[in-house]
Amino acid sequence: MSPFDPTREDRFTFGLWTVGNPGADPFGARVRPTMPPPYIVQKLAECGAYGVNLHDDDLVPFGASAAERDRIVREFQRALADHGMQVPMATTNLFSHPVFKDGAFTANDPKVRAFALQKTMRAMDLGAELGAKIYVFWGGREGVEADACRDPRTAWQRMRDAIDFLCGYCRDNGYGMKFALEAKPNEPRGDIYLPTTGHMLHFISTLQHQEMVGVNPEVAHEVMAGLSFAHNVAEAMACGKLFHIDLNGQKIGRYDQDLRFGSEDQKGAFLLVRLLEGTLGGEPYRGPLHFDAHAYRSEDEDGVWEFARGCMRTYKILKHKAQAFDADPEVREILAEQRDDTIDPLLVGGYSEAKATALRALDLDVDALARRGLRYERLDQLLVEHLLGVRG
Ligand code: GLT
Ligand code: MN
Ligand code: MN
Repeated sequence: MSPFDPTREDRFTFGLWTVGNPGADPFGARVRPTMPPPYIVQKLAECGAYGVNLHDDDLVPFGASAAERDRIVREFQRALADHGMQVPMATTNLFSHPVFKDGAFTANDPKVRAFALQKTMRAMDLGAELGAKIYVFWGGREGVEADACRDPRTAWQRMRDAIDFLCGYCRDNGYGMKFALEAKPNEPRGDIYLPTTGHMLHFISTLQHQEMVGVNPEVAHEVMAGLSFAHNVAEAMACGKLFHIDLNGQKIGRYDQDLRFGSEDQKGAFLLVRLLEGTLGGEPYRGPLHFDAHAYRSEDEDGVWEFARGCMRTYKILKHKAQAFDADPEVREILAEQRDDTIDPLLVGGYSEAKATALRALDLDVDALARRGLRYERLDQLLVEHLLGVRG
């Protein structure tokens, strides 16, 4: 067994909708047949995944009878037990059905908003039955093309009302779930409300039960907005709000590609894994590592499992490289060069009169500071050499 083969301890998860993606796109039909959810569970377990996540409709087709639902859920639970798989996260499909064409929680028609809450309550019941402790909200249709249809502040308030209500529902039922809000700037809508993780973090601070709400950032979504994914994730971690994460690959300036993790922008992926694993010294992320991606349209079923194994292997390879990079004596030396143990304590923990006095008294050679080279060219080259496998 290779050290990069995934095991349950790695906490890797996939959505039913990810490996189950049949490869349709806006210009072409599906290229792969549908796989039954219990079969997906079995195959993911064989690949070394820890768990599987789902939307309500991924498992129970929209409009199924109560008896049919119960039979499907029972069979799924049997597959989970047989293969030792977990369902750490569940979510609601509030974007596929035509009823959501004007949004779900933000739609102008209150009947649509009421249906969105009904559907989410039912989907939360399902998630709870399967043991999910994280509940994701991706508002894919919560946006506009015809911006004149509502005051954007109204959309914001409706979103807040919906999440406040559902927090209450979750608490009332003792489900013990945490909510993770997922941002995206556009697609399928021209503009989606709350477009980045940073927007979500502020939105959360206005909620009634903000302690139970965090974020689910996705690589592709922040890269589409031209942002540094690692910086967004770092902000969420610093706020104690990284409750879940959607890993994949994306080229800037494209549609939402949801590519195999690490298949694009290996430097960005490296810096992300370094952050999540805390190899530089910070607190690591300990939640599930979810791949929200799918195989190329060129693939048959074998290609899908190759894709799944690739996501997990690349994560582990990058983890190994991040550990080697942060243990590299030359890297450590460059990072240590600018430390100053007498000045640093003056700059943290807020104001005091004593600190102000000490700061005023410091004799700083600004010209020397301005002249000094910081050796970041060397640092970055070391990173590249670690990544390209000629060092460490
Ligand atoms: C959909 C979307 C993803 C979300 C999923 C959860 S569904 O595939 O593109 O980014 O995370 O609703
Ligand atoms: Mn996602
Ligand atoms: Mn995506």
